[in-house]
Amino acid sequence: MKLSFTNFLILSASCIASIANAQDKIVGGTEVNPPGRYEYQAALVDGSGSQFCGGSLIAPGYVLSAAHCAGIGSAVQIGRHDLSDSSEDFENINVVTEITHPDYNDSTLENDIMILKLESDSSAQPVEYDTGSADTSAGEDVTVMGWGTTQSGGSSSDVLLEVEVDIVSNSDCESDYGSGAITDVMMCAARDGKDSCQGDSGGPLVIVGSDAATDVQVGIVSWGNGCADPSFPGVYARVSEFTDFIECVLSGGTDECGNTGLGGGDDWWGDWDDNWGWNDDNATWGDDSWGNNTDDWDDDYGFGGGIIDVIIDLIYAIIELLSSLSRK
Ligand code: 4AZ
Repeated sequence: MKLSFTNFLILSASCIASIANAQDKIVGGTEVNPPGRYEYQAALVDGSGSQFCGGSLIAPGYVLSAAHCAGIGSAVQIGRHDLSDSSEDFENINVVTEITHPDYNDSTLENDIMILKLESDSSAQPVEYDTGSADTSAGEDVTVMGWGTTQSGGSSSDVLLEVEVDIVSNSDCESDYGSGAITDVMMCAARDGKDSCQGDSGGPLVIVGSDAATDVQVGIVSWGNGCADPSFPGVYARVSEFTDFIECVLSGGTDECGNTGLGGGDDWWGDWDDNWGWNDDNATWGDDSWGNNTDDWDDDYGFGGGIIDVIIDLIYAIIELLSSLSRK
């Protein structure tokens, strides 16, 4: 076939377009269809409403997420699909308390699990969490979803994406990451060109059933070396290892189950302040500490709205800023 110059241009343009499209899907994401299929999916949002992590509704008043997502957010949004569409019908529910696993280790990311206690119940269908009966052997198909980046260091997605990956055995995963890196409380999953990525953290890895009520959550997006790197699977917290922690929290426990905090820099110095009873009184997770002077810890001391209050808020804001920078 003789290729005319015009045909050549059209062909080249469509070729470039399909390469760009393939890169768009470097972690293999496809848009969740129909929107709302995974109605338990939660967006963790910060004080300005920006999504920074995922989560999953596991009971009407509780969202499961990753411990490394603690200390940033103030609310969860359930029922979202397109984050750029402010006219979406969704629930925005404040977080009362974040409960991180008592043995969470922020350098090894062991026990990277957190439960958010919500101010009010969600009406969405919670997802079943695996207590040990799900088949998580190597090669099983599992699906992960989120609004995270579509490639390592790339930009995040406005619409909820999902991707199917295969469970990788802990021993194979450990030979990729090195001895000791992958413990029993973790699990791995990978597939060519497909993975979870930054911003998906805290979101669910599920065995897909026929609907939201029959899906089973087996993992929580936790960490990885890059995204969709063929040498490094995605690493997830293994949900079935945390039945005791989850049940402790779902039966109403807080301090007796794990470390409690309210986010927004609280974790910078642990919760010694909570033990003094100053920071665990309000339902707001850190977004007041930027100086709204509503139910801040300083107000609890009765300083009121005077100059001392402003100075204390300023110091508090600087500490939070340093703390959030140090987490980056
Ligand atoms: C992250 O930074 C992250 N490829 C999450 C998941 C993975 C890598 C990084 C897995 O939140």
